[in-house]
Amino acid sequence: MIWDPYYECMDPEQRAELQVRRLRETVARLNVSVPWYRDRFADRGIGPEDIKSLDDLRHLPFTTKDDLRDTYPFGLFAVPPEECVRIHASSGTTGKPIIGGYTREDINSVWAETIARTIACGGGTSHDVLHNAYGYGLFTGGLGLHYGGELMGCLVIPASGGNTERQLMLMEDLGSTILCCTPSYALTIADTAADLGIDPDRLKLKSGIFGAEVWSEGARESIEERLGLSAHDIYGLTEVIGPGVAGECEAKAGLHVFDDHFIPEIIDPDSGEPLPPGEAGELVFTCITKRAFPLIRFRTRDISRLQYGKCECGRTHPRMERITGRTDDMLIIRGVNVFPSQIEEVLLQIEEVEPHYQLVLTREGRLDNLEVQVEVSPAMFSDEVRKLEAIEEKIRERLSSSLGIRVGVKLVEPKSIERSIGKAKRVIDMREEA
Ligand code: DLL
Repeated sequence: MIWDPYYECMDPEQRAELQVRRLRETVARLNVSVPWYRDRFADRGIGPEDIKSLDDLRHLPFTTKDDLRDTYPFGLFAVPPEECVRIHASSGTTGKPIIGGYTREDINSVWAETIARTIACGGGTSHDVLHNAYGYGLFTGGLGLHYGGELMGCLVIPASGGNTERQLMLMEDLGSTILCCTPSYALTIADTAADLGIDPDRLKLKSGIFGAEVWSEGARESIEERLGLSAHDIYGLTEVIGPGVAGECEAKAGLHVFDDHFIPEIIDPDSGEPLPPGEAGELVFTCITKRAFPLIRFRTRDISRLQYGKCECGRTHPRMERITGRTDDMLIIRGVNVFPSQIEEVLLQIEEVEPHYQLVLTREGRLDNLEVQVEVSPAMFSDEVRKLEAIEEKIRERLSSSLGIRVGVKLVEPKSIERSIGKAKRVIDMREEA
């Protein structure tokens, strides 16, 4: 089902006209209501009247995470905080969180709508029982999926994260058909189900809407097989709205970016120049329908590619490739760039290990070292040391041919790596302490 065929299957030229009109209105509004943007537009000598086509987007200034920190908490709000009905926040790695504000209209007409589109992309209808195990609270996952699910008419189970055994009981008893959570928590749920002897057939799950962290095709296959569902990727971020920026349909040929609300661009992260379709670079979004907190050219630091053209599902939105990493999660090990997602891709193809791993960074003198710790499967664990060493060597070799450098590999006991209930923490950086 397509939730809103008018906008989702619109002729791209017609959509471009709509985008230009909405962009111009947003720039006009920010010019009046947000001094920070007014100053930056003035510096560049650009005003709403200069926005004549989508190409003019490139003349607008970027907004960065640092800009949000500098204007914390309400400096980039386009309405007074009392006109907002909700706040969400993302924790950020250091210091103050990033705050996003929503008017009632933002929640009902933009956010719930785009989430309903995403759930429909994942095969959802009003007949579904939607088990929502994204965290409720300041994190956008829980309440974001919740409002979209209700708008669609699903029976929403606001489970939030944690207490996995109870979640499984609820899913079984209530006949949940859609599971929403992070992919790493989906794996935790699959493990717990296996421990409790709950076969996927006892659950009625047909699809999963998984996002909020990087995951690989291998993780998708593993979750699909172990939970007996079709896994769909969902992407979004607090600064833009939360989840609901893009979602993957049955074709699984990229995530449809709902660009009648959020215009995507791919730029070269070093020069800031826009890149042609199909090239990999940093994703940038401009919000053109939000009232409270519409950011212009927000630099996400997420790496992807955009592809234009109609999808076999009939939607005409551009599609973004699954996120392969962030410009700031790239590790540089002895001069070689390594993304955690490349390591996950390799590990998930090795039968003898489980999809639970951690990357430990240490420093010796001036050299950074990376050790990949991965859980050996319970069946292998009792095996002789020689066999375990052979598995370690196999992983080392596969990683070396994929990454171009040799990294340390250590097999660890089953269940020794902490299970995630939200976003998994994959990288343990011990370099400061060394
Ligand atoms: O993670 C919003 C969300 C909730 C998305 C539920 C999907 C599902 P933040 O906490 O602000 O918001 O984190 C945003 O998470 O910039 C990406 O780096 C990463 N991320 C989000 N979705 C994906 C995904 C939510 N599907 C940051 N694949 C983003 C890879 C993702 N990374």
